[in-house]
Amino acid sequence: MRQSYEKDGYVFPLEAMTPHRAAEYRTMFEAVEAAHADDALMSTILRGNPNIVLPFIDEIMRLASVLEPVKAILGDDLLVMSANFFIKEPATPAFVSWHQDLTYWGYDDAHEATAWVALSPSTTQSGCMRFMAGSHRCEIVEHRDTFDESNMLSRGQVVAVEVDEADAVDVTLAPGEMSVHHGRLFHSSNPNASADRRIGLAIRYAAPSMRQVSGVATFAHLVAGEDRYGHFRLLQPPTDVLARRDVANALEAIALQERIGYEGAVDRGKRIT
Ligand SMILES: O=C(O)CCC(=O)C(=O)O
Repeated sequence: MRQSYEKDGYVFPLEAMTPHRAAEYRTMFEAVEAAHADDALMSTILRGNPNIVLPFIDEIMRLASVLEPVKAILGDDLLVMSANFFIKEPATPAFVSWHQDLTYWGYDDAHEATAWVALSPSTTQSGCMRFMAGSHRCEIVEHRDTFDESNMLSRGQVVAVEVDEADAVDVTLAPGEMSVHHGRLFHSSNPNASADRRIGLAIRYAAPSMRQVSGVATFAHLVAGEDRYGHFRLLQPPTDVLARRDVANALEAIALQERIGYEGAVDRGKRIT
């Protein structure tokens, strides 16, 4: 598996959980989502920082079936730097342009990997992720910010190099399956043309040696082994849904993510940071 990851920059499909368990997690998430649908801030936190505020998401990122393949790639000491939901509603134009994750994350290294867990069918029709095999061996290429309304990425960023779509691999996953990809891998996804929501949970794992170039210590959860570096501010697992302490941490995490992730961005002529 590790050899295949090193060659291609990804592995899939891997079984994270049974389809039945995936359906249960989906139901739990959608119940909390519906209960806070009228609250824009809570909705943002639920999608953008579910690992900080939802005990059952913390549970997913510590499942042995999820951790073991990630350990095979990154080693036995593992942090989760962040996690977020990528949800595409049925028959909507939301898409993700070709990009490399590490471009705007501000880290000094690439000892990280994303486990993307499908909680609904992720198919060509529903807009599954698409990978460009071997592209993780490139350095970070130049990205252009588009701020396209339908682009799910924060800056609508897209690689400023030619990508031959004919070479792309469709990452089709059944509920409960996952893929693991490298932060320099070129990846994208098309709109959801199916009748169901396409729900993916992206969990960003890292070796504790990673650090922010800016020196800012961002949050993380220690999910395996130990942290012998102290580069991150380690959080306790959430004990309750949207507990006050965890919501406060999520708000601080969002502020830090915005500061780091929008560094140097210019939106429609207006500099954000
Ligand atoms: O869910 C998608 O379509 C894109 C996800 C993605 O870009 C990522 O997890 O890095």
